Amino acid sequence: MLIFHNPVHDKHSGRQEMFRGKLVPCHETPARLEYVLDALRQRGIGELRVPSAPDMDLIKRVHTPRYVDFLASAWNEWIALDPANANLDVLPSIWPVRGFRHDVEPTNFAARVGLFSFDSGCPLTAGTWEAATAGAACAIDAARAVSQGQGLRAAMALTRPPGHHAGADFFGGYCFLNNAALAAQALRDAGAQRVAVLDVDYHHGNGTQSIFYDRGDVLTVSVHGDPITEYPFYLGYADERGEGAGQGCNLNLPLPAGSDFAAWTAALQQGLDAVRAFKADALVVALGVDTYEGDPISKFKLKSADYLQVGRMLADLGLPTVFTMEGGYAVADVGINVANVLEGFVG
Ligand code: OKP
Ligand code: ZN
Repeated sequence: MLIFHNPVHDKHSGRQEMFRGKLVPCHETPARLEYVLDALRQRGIGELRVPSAPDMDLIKRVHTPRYVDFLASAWNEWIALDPANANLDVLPSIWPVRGFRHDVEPTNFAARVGLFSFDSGCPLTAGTWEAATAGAACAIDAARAVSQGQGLRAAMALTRPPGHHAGADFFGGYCFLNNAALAAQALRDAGAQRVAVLDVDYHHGNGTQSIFYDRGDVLTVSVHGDPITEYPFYLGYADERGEGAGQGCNLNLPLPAGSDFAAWTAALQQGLDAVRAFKADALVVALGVDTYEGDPISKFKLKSADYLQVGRMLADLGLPTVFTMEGGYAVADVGINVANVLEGFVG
């Protein structure tokens, strides 16, 4: 297994996120990734690689050019407003909900931040663009590596910030560029006719779903906490099956908060059956380990040893596979849990 790890992930380091009327320390921290790297090195899992330069053309096909241009210039616009802003992160404060215009891009910076985002828990920092584009490059390189017909079974984009909440033209949920969607598109471009994205993060992969919702060539499946009570709340229900050419090509498997591994495994099995029925040529796994019993912001009950079985179940599909790193906030255990998935997969 090749592990493309983002060498500049720590340039993205948010100070605070909005929670219940207060600014609190960010859950999505650089240490998360360092624990995974340590665990992989210790156990000798995978070969580490650094990514090549990001393919901006591909990034601008999965995301809209105006959103990508916004991300690229946001930090400079922010400090141009006031040099003292360099000590603060950008957080959205206003959004165009129902009935507002989305076609017009205001010149006001705060207005553009709101146009391109959906929550106030996702600070944009000085190094967000550099870290997110290097992470996107990890995902694209991982996809191309498993597509080269050299029998490489799997590769991972070991990166942060995560990606699965980011849509074609918005950030949120700690995500800016959708690494799983970029990997899926790169697999398509490299010749896979049908690609499945299986999202096992605790939170619904709303960004990935929305990017592929009207496409029949990419199946999106997500097992997650029921959005009636769990973030991101406004998408991820079982009746969302895709539209147009994508009719039947989205599957949501929401589970109640508090679900244990037996219930979770039954849902995953349904997801795996859907991937088989779709006859996918390649697989992207959006790998969040915030399904862990010790996760501070999530409510499933998986134990560290369970992740070995998760890896085995994913490997049983027998497909070329790209893993992207998504959530997992029980920082010291994220490494063990990710390493267990990969060990179960290659084992
Ligand atoms: C990102 B990923 C918790 C509020 C929830 C957003 C959670 C984003 C999760 N106090 N904030 O899917 O792991
Ligand atoms: Zn999550």
